[in-house]
Amino acid sequence: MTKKCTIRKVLAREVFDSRGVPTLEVDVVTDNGYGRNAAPFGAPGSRGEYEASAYGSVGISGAMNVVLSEIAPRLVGMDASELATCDETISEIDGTTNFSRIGGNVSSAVSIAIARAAADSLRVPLYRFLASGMDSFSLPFPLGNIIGGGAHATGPTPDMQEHLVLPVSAKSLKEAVSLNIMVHSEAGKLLAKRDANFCGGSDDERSWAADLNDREAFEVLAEACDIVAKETGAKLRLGLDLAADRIWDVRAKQYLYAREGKGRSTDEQIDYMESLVRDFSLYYIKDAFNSNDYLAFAELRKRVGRSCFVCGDDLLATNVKRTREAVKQSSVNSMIIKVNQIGTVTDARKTNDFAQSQGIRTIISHRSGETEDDTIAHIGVAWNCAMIKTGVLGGERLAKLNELIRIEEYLRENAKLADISLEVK
Ligand code: 2PG
Ligand code: MG
Repeated sequence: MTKKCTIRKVLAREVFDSRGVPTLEVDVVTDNGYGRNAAPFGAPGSRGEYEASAYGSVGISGAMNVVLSEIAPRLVGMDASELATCDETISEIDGTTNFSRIGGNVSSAVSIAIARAAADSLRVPLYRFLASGMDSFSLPFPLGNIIGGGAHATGPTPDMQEHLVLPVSAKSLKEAVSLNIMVHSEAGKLLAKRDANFCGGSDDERSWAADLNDREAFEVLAEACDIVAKETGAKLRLGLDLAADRIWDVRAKQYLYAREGKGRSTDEQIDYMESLVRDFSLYYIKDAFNSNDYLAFAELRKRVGRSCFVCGDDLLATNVKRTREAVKQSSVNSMIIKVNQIGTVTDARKTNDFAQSQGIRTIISHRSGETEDDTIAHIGVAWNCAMIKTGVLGGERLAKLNELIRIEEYLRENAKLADISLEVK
């Protein structure tokens, strides 16, 4: 055992996330350092049916007690650098198969705090510790959330949750981040011009919350991209996170678009998604169908997957079994990784590695309710993720992007942006 990493203390407290909701923060103290993590939280209506419950049956009120009275006594004396063993212990304490007792936020906050404590104790950057021996790194492309709706916004906003931008021509992480910021700013100006009532309102992730339907949102986004492209010469592509579970009416078997006053059957939804990919030249489309419909994803992938990222999030919930099923059915060519969906760093890593071994690109992601923690920046680098989905503005989103800028500076020519090319039809 590397004595430096011996866990001496595990502390827990309640802090607040970016929505002002109480969340759990955990500190792990070793002989030689410490690590901290505060758990992020998905919005009701955007959290996946198959992800670990955030606080399980203990609830947020019981979370601190679980850490202090059950987890801490078992972890004290263990080696933080043996993360897989620590994570197994956390699973054992939970005693269920999906953290339904202590919750994925409790387990992931502890697991990440252990990883951070190990890196700190060994005096290595977190991405190096998480990469375990890997020597060449790529930086994940930042997906920018520009116009919000769905479960992340209130008032008359688009049905779709996120209208996104991807600065595909960027040569550096910093350039990519600044292009996304420019598009965000231009979109804000366009919204103010077209609607005298637009007061600069934004959603949970600091994307604009405006009185638009989905098509109008894409039009504004495309225009903002054109302005930035003209000014900079950059190439920008559009993306979409539909978060379709929220609009899926299981009884009517229809996707309900409230703003259009229209329902779409699964077949119509597939056609609609295909038409959006064509009309707006989408490069990324996530959760276009409800999280039980592997087949609809597969059909969309068949139609557009050679020129567009067809991405699963709620469909897969960072769960290796569900990912295996998606591979079997050829449902996606890309997927989201969120540690608190599955509960531990070790399990998220397994899913990430399995997906990549099957040719599925992985995208590390924030949650809509975030904290200032920057772990996902390090995971994106360590696990070879193609993209990072973490919004454009807001301190809790920029915490991740700014950390990536620092990593890019530190790695210099040893780090390139990830390759996000797709086979063109
Ligand atoms: C998503 C995330 C982040 P939430 O759906 O991808 O945008 O939102 O955390 O609310 O699930
Ligand atoms: Mg979601």
